Amino acid sequence: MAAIRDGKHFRACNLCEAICGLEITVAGGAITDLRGDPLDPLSQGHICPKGNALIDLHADPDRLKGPLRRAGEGWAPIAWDAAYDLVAERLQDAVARHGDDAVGIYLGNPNVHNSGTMLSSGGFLRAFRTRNRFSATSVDQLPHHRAAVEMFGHPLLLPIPDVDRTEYFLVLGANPLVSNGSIMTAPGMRSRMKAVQARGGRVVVVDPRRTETAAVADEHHFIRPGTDALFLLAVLDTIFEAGDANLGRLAEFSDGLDELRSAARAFPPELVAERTGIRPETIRGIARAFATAERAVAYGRVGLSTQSFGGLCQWLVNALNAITANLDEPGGMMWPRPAFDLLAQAEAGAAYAGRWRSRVRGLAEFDGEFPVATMADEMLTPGPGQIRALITVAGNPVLSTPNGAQLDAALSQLEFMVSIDPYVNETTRHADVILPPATGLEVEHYDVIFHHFAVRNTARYSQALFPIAPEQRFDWQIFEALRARLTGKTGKTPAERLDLGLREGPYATTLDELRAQPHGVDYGPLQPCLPQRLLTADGRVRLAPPAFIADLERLAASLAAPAPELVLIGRRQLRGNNSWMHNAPRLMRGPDRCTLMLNATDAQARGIATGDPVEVRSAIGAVTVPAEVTDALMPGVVSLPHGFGHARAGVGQALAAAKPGASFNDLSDPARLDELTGNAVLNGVPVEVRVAVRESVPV
Ligand SMILES: Nc1nc2c(c(=O)[nH]1)N[C@H]1C(S)=C(S)[C@@H](COP(=O)(O)OP(=O)(O)OC[C@H]3O[C@@H](n4cnc5c(=O)[nH]c(N)nc54)[C@H](O)[C@@H]3O)O[C@H]1N2
Ligand SMILES: Nc1nc2c(c(=O)[nH]1)N[C@H]1C(S)=C(S)[C@@H](COP(=O)(O)OP(=O)(O)OC[C@H]3O[C@@H](n4cnc5c(=O)[nH]c(N)nc54)[C@H](O)[C@@H]3O)O[C@H]1N2
Ligand code: SF4
Ligand SMILES: [Mo]
Repeated sequence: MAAIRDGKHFRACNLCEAICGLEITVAGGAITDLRGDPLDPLSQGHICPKGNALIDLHADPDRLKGPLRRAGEGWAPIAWDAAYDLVAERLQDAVARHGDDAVGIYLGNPNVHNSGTMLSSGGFLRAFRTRNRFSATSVDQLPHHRAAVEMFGHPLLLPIPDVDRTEYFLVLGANPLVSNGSIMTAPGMRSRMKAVQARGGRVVVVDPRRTETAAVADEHHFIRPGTDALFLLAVLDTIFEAGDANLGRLAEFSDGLDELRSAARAFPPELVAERTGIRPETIRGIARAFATAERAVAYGRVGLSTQSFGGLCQWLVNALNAITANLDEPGGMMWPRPAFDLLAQAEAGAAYAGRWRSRVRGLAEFDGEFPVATMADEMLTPGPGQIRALITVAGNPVLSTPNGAQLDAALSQLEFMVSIDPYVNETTRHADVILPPATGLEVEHYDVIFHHFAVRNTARYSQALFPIAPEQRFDWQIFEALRARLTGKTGKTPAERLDLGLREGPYATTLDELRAQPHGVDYGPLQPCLPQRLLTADGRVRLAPPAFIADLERLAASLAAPAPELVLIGRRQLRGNNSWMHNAPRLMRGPDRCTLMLNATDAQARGIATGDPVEVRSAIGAVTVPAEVTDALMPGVVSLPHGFGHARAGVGQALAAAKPGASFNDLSDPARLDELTGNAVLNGVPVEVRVAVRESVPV
């Protein structure tokens, strides 16, 4: 294997959306230092603990380097060509015997962090004509995409908070100090928030938990999980009633302001105060401050989109920015202009939602995918169109999607399963063949997606740091090899596609130009771009799309229904990455983190103290974890991180399995969806909690 050059290397971290620049020192062929690159125009030296864990990932003895094939209860190595042949033959066989829909496809989160995949998987995926496509989108940001389609005409026209120029930053259901920002590529959020405050602005957090982000904000307000749409409507109503609504430039190319006003009129602060847990005066105060701030921006993330009214929430966040002249304006919500623009060829007025429905539950597709909450149904329910063979790429749906236990069982009944993944995890342990790609510091990288979500226009291309071993392959090579066997076709390499896109992009740059600038290129702050960039059929912004207006009836009905006594929410952790970095030693030091946080009032009522094992029971299952009593949670709300639950047999991640925790998604119910968008409800899950009764030992 070629040695790596001693000295300093510069590349980006692709583990999360912050895409931090890294400065890596190599001596004697090994990494001696890894820190944030101060010369990166976007991240300016920021790094989080996961960045250093790239070293653990690289060295992890459990990471697979060559393909495996199931052999009895265990695994046997298989050569790449033989593995490709086997996979192609078994998938073609499933289609020949049962039809196109017999093949299911699940795409997990790291696909969008992998430029090789983003630039090459299309041809492979088009080799299948199945409707049974799923991804992590429907346990995450689907409501954002739906709101973007209905209001602006394309799923990727997601507005991004211009946090560096705002003076009032309203954060709902996001914890960027831990997540490092999502649909807001803004590395170093602590400094960026401090800068808002230093220029006299305010940061206001609305969250059922006093989070790490809330702790540094100027104000934090507890809110009952799942009630943000009510809160936002009351804020809008206050602004309309006070005569503070002002579309600014948008007035010339927006429709629906009157419908929006009358929709909000039905949800005044007094009506929603009790259910949201936020007093009418507080709602009015936030509305007034937001509307009168020079520049303000409202932003809502996972806590808003993974709840019963996720679609309404993301619409109303956009609407609040619009009616205060903060949409497409500096300091408000804006649209980045990436050097490689995925929207370059996008067609105005295209349809993305509800063109066909799922077989078992009749759920609408969005952008060619069904809600992942129904994936197990499509495997377990017999009949024409049943999934018999599954492809998973960079995903772990057993831990990350609702009722993981049921999916776990469904996977074990498949005729064939192939996983493209570097680990044997809770999901891929069911595969017949695992095709492990090179990853982390071994891949070259350009962030095809996250420059679309960035708070500043920059571009950065990263060379691979480590050469790969002869037995290793990249994701894109795996896709191309399978595509060639399935269709007889091959395509351009990712580097060729990237270069082409950069040349045609707004800065007319090239891959070579980016290669020559290892710290990245700065194209400056975000610029207004409407109405030119809109992709609605009539080229106008829709402030009150009919699908959202219609969903308000469901919201109104929820006000009349009784509220559950205790609900469960999630809790992302700084030293984790969904389900898959619990095998990195430097992230797993210290006590177990998979605890149930609850408020002292709720704990006392149930005789629970910190450290007690507690049973958390929902409509679909139960888990037992240690309790952690804290005043950071609002009464009536308990919190458990997701991504744990590694105690399943055969998981090939020794450290993760030694600190297994329990899976949140053994509690989340696939029957509960945001009915408008199909996103799973992962926050606000009704639960009961009690001290776990030790099972009596038979004598
Ligand atoms: N360290 C680390 N970083 C990550 C990840 C990770 O696992 N670890 N995951 C990455 C991924 S895939 C994503 S999508 C992003 C997510 O990024 P964020 O959305 O910023 O992260 P979360 O921690 O999920 O934040 C959700 C917040 O919503 C709150 N919440 C729950 N229910 C409600 C509700 O009903 N209303 C309101 N207002 N708030 C609610 C929760 O208490 C929590 O604070 O993070 C990314 N970054
Ligand atoms: N209860 C609850 N559930 C949640 C969430 C929540 O907040 N609460 N958050 C949801 C969110 S936001 C998300 S994004 C999903 C994530 O859901 P998933 O994407 O299904 O799960 P991950 O844990 O991200 O698993 C990623 C897999 O990709 C593999 N991988 C890593 N790098 C590469 C690579 O370069 N190539 C390939 N081929 N594989 C790679 C890892 O080994 C791992 O197996 O979970 C969701 N589930
Ligand atoms: S914040 Fe995200 S991109 Fe930056 S070092 Fe941490 S994991 Fe990597
Ligand atoms: Mo996510």
